[in-house]
Amino acid sequence: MSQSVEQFFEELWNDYIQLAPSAAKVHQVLGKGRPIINDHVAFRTYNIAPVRLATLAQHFEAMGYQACGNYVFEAKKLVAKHYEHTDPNLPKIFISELLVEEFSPELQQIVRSCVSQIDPAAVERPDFMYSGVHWQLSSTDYEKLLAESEYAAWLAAFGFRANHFTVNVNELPDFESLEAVNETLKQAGFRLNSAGGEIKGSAAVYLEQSSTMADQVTVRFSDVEKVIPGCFYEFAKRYEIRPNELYTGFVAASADKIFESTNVHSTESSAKPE
Ligand code: OOG
Ligand code: NI
Repeated sequence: MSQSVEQFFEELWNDYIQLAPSAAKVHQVLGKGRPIINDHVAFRTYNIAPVRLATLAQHFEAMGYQACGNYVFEAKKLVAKHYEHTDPNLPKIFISELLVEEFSPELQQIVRSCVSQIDPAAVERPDFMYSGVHWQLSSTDYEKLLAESEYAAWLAAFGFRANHFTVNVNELPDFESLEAVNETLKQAGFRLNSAGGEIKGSAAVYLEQSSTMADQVTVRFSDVEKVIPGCFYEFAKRYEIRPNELYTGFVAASADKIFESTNVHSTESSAKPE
C-alpha cells in the first residue's frame, strides 16, 4: 500500500510516456542521456465528487506536498491549484478542475455519467493518479464534449494520469535559454504549441514556458477507434524573484495557452511538413 514517492513518480512517468511517446525522444535530444529534472507534473479533473481537485490533492498532501497558488481560467471554465514539496528534487504539482455546472445540460449529462462509473474506493488509492479511464465513452459523446470543451473531451478520453511533465530548463546544462531549447526541438522535428507565441510569459513574470503539441494516439471508444491528441511535454525556465530565489508559482495568462497543447489542430493550420 505505502509505495515510495519515487515509485509513484516512476509509475506515473511510465503511464505518461505511453500517451506521449515523444517524451523519451525529448529526453535524448535535450539530456543526451543524462537525467532530466522535471519542474512540474499537471493533472486534470472534473469538479464532481468523488474526483474533485481537493480529493485528488490528498494523495500529494499525504506525500508531504502543500497547497500554494490558486488560479482561475474564466473563459475555459476551470480553476487550478499548485502544490510544492520541501524536497527540491520533487516536481511541483499543478491540478486543474473543470467547472462542469457552467456547461450545457448535454455536456453535464455525459460527464456525470462517466464520473458515476468510478468506484469511489479506487479514488483513495495513490495509483488512481495514473489509472486512466473508469467508464465507457462513445466517440459520438467524445465529439459532443469536444464541441464545447477540449478539456472535457481530453479528460473523458484519457481519464486520470499525468497530462504533461515539464522539463526544468534551469537545470539543463547545455541550454542557456528557452529559445535555444525550442530551436533544438523544432530542428529535431517536434511541433511546438504556438498559441500566444511559442514562448508564454517572460522574465518580467519570472516564468517562461513552451510545450510540444500532444502526440496523436489511438483511443478505443465504445464504438470505434480514433486517433486524437494525447499527452504533451512542457519546458519551463524560472527567474529569480529575489537573489538566489527562483519564482515557484505559475502564470495564469501563460497556463491558459498551455492548456491548448491538447487541442485538435486544424488541418488548415500552418503546421510544418513532417
Ligand atoms: C495545464 C496547463 C497549465 C502550466 O504549466 O501553466 C500548465 C493543463 O494543460 O492541464 O500546465
Ligand atoms: Ni504545465
